[in-house]
Amino acid sequence: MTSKGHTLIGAEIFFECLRREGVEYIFGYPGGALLKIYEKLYDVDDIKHILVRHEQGATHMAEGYARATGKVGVVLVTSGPGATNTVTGIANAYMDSSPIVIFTGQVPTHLIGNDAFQEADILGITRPITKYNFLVKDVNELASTIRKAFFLARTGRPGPVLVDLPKDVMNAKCTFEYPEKVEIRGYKPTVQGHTMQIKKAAAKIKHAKKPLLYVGGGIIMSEAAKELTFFAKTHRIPVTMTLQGLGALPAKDELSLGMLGMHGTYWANQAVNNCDVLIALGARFDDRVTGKTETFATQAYKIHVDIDPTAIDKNVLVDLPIVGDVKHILSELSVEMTESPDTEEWLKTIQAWREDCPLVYETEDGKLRTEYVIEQISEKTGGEAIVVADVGQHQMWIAQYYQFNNPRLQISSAGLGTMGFSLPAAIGAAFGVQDKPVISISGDGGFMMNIQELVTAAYHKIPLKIFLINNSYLGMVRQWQELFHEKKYSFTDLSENNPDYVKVVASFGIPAFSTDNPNEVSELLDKALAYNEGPIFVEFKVAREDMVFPMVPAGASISDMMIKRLNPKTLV
Ligand SMILES: Cc1ncc(C[n+]2csc(CCOP(=O)(O)OP(=O)(O)O)c2C)c(N)n1
Repeated sequence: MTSKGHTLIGAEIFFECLRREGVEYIFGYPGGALLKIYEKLYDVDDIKHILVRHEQGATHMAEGYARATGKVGVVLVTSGPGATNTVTGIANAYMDSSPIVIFTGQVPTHLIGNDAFQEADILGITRPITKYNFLVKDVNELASTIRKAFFLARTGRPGPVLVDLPKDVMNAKCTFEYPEKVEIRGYKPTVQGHTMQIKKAAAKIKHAKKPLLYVGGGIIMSEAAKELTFFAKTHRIPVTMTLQGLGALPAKDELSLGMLGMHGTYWANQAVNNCDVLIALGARFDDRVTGKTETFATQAYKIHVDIDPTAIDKNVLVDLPIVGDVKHILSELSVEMTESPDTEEWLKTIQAWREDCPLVYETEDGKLRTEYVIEQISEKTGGEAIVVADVGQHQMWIAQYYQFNNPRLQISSAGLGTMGFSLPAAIGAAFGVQDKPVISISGDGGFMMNIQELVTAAYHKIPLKIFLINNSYLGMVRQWQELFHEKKYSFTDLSENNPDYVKVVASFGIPAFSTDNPNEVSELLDKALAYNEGPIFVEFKVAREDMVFPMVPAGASISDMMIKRLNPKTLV
């Protein structure tokens, strides 16, 4: 029944289009506006539908799947509350430029705008947080709209695209035809960079004494890690990465400076402060990276490569913009780089900073520390696991202590900072990637926010390692309260009202363990990593009041970095 030219109803066309797009999984939840689609889905077996327990979970799963695989993640939810429950996940995908397509059911076309039962203006609601959104009013436009949605989601700067599907359109009939080509007026992302600009960049870099590559998620999305590694190593230019860029260059590489910015390494931030040519690749000068923009890399000639022209000069004015695909531009730049800068002195200076102020944490008092747990996970997985963080202190410690060896391994909510992201996103990643361990790490605050998705992991027997870092505090907020709000721990202490997590998780049928003893960590991790019959859970009860350092206070210059708690050292 599938070939072009057949008469099909909207709900059948929906699945035909998804097949053409190579969709493997739909993360969804049914409802009245989707009854026809779910009726048809009953007999579909080549596209797997994963029933979530909350629509927010579906969006995070689709995003986790997209980020781990590089493919487009798909969400299917009903109208009204089903649609509004996706909003946080959509905003998250938008901020982190993740390609997902969200299909929302809608009330019949004649009721739109009438405050009908379970109606929400999801187009209006999501306009600022989608790359594009569509309402399909006519079944004749269904196939071409879905084609456009996938095209928009995955090309240019990727992002979420929403398609609203009124109930009557799903029942209406038309001749099915899937357009081979997509033309969207006014939409033509620039892939190739301007040749003269690339030549100019090469000339600047060749003559630099202290060049620095500042790399963001764009490198991962455009699959340009190989080109980056080649470029950095050939010319011996150090690389610092944003949270989203981690893994673009293996953490253990001598040229890797780790993460920069608010909780970045001392030496990466010193390199930013002192470099003479800064080459930003697929990074957007986020305020967590720059701190006070007026004092960011003031000594540097700034080159910015980005596929999105609106990202250029948005936060920091640059000297040389190059709009285009970073993979392509790096290859071109490599051709133009006929000689290398002499960076040996520069690398020695950075090494001295590294030795001056290494990443350290307390080990003497016998208490369990998140940093230690992360270090152990990193060693045991050889920096090759997919690690999906939640949001908070543990997220920053993962960025500092997990040695990401490859792209698409670090997955977390960077732009929006969404608590509750980790568990569902890790489930999505695990559906997409079966040949690597997938590890979800959450704080005790964030874990509660999408805990219902434990059912999804347990039902599908996903071999997910779920680690809870329990400090009985909303740790990151407590840290700010300690430093900047007179130690008024207003509503961040969870010790009186946290549940017994082992009992809660075990009730979902998931093996669950807990420890506060550093000597038990290794064995528990081995057990979790070896277990492949389904999800497994370990709670690590850690020291309650630790803080993430280094830290650049919000809005301060990165030269005002705090290195320690009791002795905030201001470095100028
Ligand atoms: C949905 C949502 N609500 C509130 C916040 C604000 N927030 C940022 S970090 C944080 C604390 C996180 O605590 P926890 O999950 O226990 O992790 P920890 O910082 O202790 O590692 C909060 C409340 C947020 N980022 N997301």
